[in-house]
Amino acid sequence: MVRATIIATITVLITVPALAQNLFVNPGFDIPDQLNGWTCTSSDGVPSWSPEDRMGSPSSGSLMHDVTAAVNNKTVWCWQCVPVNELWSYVASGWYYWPNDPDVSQLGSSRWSMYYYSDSDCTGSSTLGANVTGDHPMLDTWYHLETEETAAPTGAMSAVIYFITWQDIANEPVRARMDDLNFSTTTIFRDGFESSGVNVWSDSFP
Ligand SMILES: [Ca+2]
Repeated sequence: MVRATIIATITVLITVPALAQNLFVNPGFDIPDQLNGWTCTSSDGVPSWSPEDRMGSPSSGSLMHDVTAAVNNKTVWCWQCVPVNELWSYVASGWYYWPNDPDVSQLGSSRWSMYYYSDSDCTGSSTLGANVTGDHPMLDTWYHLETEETAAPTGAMSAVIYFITWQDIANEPVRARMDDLNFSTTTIFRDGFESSGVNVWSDSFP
C-alpha cells in the first residue's frame, strides 16, 4: 500500500510540469476598455481593446488591430519590455483570430517578433531572438502561434516582444484580434554551462 502510494506520488510529480511564470502585464486583456501594460503603434491603423474574449469570458477581452494603410506591407503592433536573465531561454506565444467581416479583406498575417537588449529598459545593443508568422486558413478561428525557444545572449537584461498584424496589399484593410499572450522562460536552472564560469552554481549541500 505504501509502495503504491509512493509510486502514485512519483507519477504525479513526473506528469505535472511546473508552470512557467508569464512575464507580461495584462496578457489576457482582463481590464475592460484598457490596454494596460501595452504600448502600440497607430500610424497605419488603430489598436484597441475588444470585449470579445478568446474563451468567451464576460470579464475579459482581447486586443484588436485594424490596419488601414494606403500602401503595401504595413502593420499595427503592440509590445512590452520585460526583464530577462542572460543565457536563460525564452519563448513567446499567443492566440490570434481573423474575423469574417465584410468591411475588411483579411489579406495579411499575424507575426510575433522578439529582441533582446543589453540594458534593463530595452535600450542599448539589440539582438534578434526569434520571428514567427502565422497564417489563417479559416476565418472566425483562433490559432496559436509560438516562436522558437532562444537563449538571451551574454549581457542581455531585457527583451521586447512585438505582436504584429500585417496588411499585405494597399487599401485592403485587415482586422485581427489577439489574446492570452505569453512570454516566459523555459530555463529551470540558471546557466546551462554556456558561459565560461560556474559562478552561479553552488557545490555545498544544504
Ligand atoms: Ca482575454
